[in-house]
Amino acid sequence: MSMLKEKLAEIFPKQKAEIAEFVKAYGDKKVSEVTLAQAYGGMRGVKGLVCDTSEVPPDKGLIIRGIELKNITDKWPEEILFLLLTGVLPSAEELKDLQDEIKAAEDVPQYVWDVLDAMPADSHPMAMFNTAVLVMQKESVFAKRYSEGMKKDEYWSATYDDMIQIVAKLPAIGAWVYRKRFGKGPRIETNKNADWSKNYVHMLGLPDKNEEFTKLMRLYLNLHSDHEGGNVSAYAAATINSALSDLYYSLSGGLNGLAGPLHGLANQECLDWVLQTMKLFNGAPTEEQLEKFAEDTLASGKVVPGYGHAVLRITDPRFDAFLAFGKEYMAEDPVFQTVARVFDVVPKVLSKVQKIKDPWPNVDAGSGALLYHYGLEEFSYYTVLFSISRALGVCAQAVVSRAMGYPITRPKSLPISEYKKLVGA
Ligand code: HAX
Repeated sequence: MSMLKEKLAEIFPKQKAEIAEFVKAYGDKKVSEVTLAQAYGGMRGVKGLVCDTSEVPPDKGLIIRGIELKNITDKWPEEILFLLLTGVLPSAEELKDLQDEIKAAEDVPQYVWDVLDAMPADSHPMAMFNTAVLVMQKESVFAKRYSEGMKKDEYWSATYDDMIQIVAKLPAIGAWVYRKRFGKGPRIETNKNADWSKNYVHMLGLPDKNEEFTKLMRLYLNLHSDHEGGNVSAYAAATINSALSDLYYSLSGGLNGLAGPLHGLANQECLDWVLQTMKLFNGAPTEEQLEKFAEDTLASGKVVPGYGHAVLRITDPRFDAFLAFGKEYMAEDPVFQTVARVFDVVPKVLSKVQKIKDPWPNVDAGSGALLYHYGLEEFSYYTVLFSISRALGVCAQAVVSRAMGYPITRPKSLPISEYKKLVGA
């Protein structure tokens, strides 16, 4: 058994007992109330989900297991996965053990390549990526063991096994989606000596001078890993997993939600928006030009991508981390400079629109410019990158949920006639 799995086998029973005691003692206490506006407003602010891997206070942004993101931006994604699951960062030995475990599972079955090859050439990269995850469902340890009558307290262990298999294969799948979809040449075999992020960059086949792109990838795969339980991808995946659909089904389903323009797809739209301004104004636009462009976007009924958030009310610390990376490695790049200038202008423009609750940049506002700088210019691919990272959070949440024995998700819906009765309308 790997060191991480051993650690979890020790931690989980204690946590489960703590929850049982907690709910027994306080189970009838009220934690939230729901107004009619919230019921019709995407349940914004309604407390009713449980997620221990991370939380997102509106005034702080992402906190992973009690540690604010700004204090762990230098950690590698494998370390973040360990933290999400256990609540502590791994020792050097534990990290190596997890990396070895992932490495041993990275070979992708041939039929995945065959399925991807059979898809229409103009498929969206996210459709390709999610199809590849789903088609591997027949490998699920959870599904197999469930059909053999696995005991409930072993669910997490089988989910963990699926997690390792999936996480290990995502860089190779993602890299091939990129190379195939954008005609970049043949598939590049895995580098058996490279860590998860470095291997991904290797298989993408883009230049990596001084390993700068690898550094960016480690940051990128860290920053997008988890964002509590209520965002569309996490919530969708957890709902699917709560039916004891295995991780292949639930991750693929969650990532289909990430493919929406109001969620993960926003990152492809952000860079597009920035490049549009540069095309229109023949280079990096001035603040005045950007202000006008943002106002025109709003007037045309569109959103300014990369700005606003359902929960946050500050500049997303993930955006701060990308901005800091850009300042260090590409301060003179005109696309990056435009992103930085948009940050100076757009919050002022959005603040004037009363209905917009958060005028600040979210994670998607800056990442595209950094990828573009290193030659990853096909922005319809960007959500695949996001997906590879978000898989860490989705998988960790599923392992924890199965360990805690959470039941099938089933909130109550009502038709308008019933809500009218409830509010006395
Ligand atoms: N530009 C223009 N209008 C915006 C806006 C923006 N950036 N952000 C919010 N609004 C509008 C909303 O569309 C909404 O208008 P309607 O009432 O006419 O529908 C109104 O302001 C109130 O919205 P809100 O309460 O402030 O925000 P929501 O919780 O409803 O939505 C969104 C949050 C992220 C979906 C929203 O801010 C948005 O569409 N932003 C642009 C797209 C984007 O960047 N998405 C990525 C978010 C981060 C993420 O999940 N990444 O994966």
